[in-house]
Amino acid sequence: MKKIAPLFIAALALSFGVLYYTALDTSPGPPEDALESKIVLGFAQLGAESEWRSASSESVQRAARMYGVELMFENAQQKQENQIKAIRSFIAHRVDVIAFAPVVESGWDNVLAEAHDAGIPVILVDRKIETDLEDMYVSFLGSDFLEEGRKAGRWLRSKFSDWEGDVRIVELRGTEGASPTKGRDEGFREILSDDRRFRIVSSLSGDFMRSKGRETMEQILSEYYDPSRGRGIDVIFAHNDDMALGAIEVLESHGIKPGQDVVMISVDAQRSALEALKEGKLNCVVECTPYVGEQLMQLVTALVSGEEIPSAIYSEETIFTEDDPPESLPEREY
Ligand code: GYE
Repeated sequence: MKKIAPLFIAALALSFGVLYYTALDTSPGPPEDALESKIVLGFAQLGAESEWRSASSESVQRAARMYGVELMFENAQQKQENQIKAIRSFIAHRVDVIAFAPVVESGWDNVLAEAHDAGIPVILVDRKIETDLEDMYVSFLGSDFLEEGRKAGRWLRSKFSDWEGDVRIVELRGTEGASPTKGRDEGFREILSDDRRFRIVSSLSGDFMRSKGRETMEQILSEYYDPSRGRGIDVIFAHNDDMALGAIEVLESHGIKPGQDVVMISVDAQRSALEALKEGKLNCVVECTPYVGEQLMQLVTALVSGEEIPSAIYSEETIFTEDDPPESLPEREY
């Protein structure tokens, strides 16, 4: 497959600007020419830390089959060095396009410069990076994490609109240095910052994992939950469902009722979280979709055919709350 000059692609991508979700999603199936010659896509997945991540991997693998794209798929076990190794192997194989979900934001400059020098376009999927270099990737495809944090914050403000005392919040953070952690944290704080009742009393990472969510919650409870001394937790804001579900287990094992004694907010909206919302154990779930596989294949085939692609595509997402009638909640595949 002929390579396209990366600068040209970057210029086209930039001039096209930022689009939202549905822009590339209007055609119901793969374009015919995608099936004629095999495009090779190298995809460096960051790991398998959560149910969201498994759904994301499945979405990419399924879409590659559907679009007749040859997929080289590597799972980096949440280690940046493994992702870098995978990207280098894609460069050595001279794949047509590289896509990856960067586990953290920084530290990609060298390997991206290598892809750039080899003339292989790079698409960021799911998470963002920080770089001082220009034109190191052609497009970002994923969610608006800042907005997700804001949605959580806005819902919380409305929930506590008539409350007079302090609102003591515990934040269960995702992986440190990862763009969803930063965005969700920043957006949440931004919305609450001008109301002094809201106090984040503890903010610790559970690495987006259910097991670490449990551990972190135990630790936080031992420090902060002592109702007999008038000290407690009013709200838990978990950066993903897996950590929230881990926290729910811990709260229940201590005789604390999640959703009643403590207001619970989470992000992702996987099936088990929507179930917990129906059962009253979660109060608000901010949606974050892992299903961008088809859009990725559309971007990849467009790129290889020399078409313009947007420099960023954000998924359209909503929130689900305790006020939604249970029957209105969506059926989830994952
Ligand atoms: O929210 C979490 C996963 O990067 C958006 O990573 C993704 C996050 C998602 O482990 O469940």
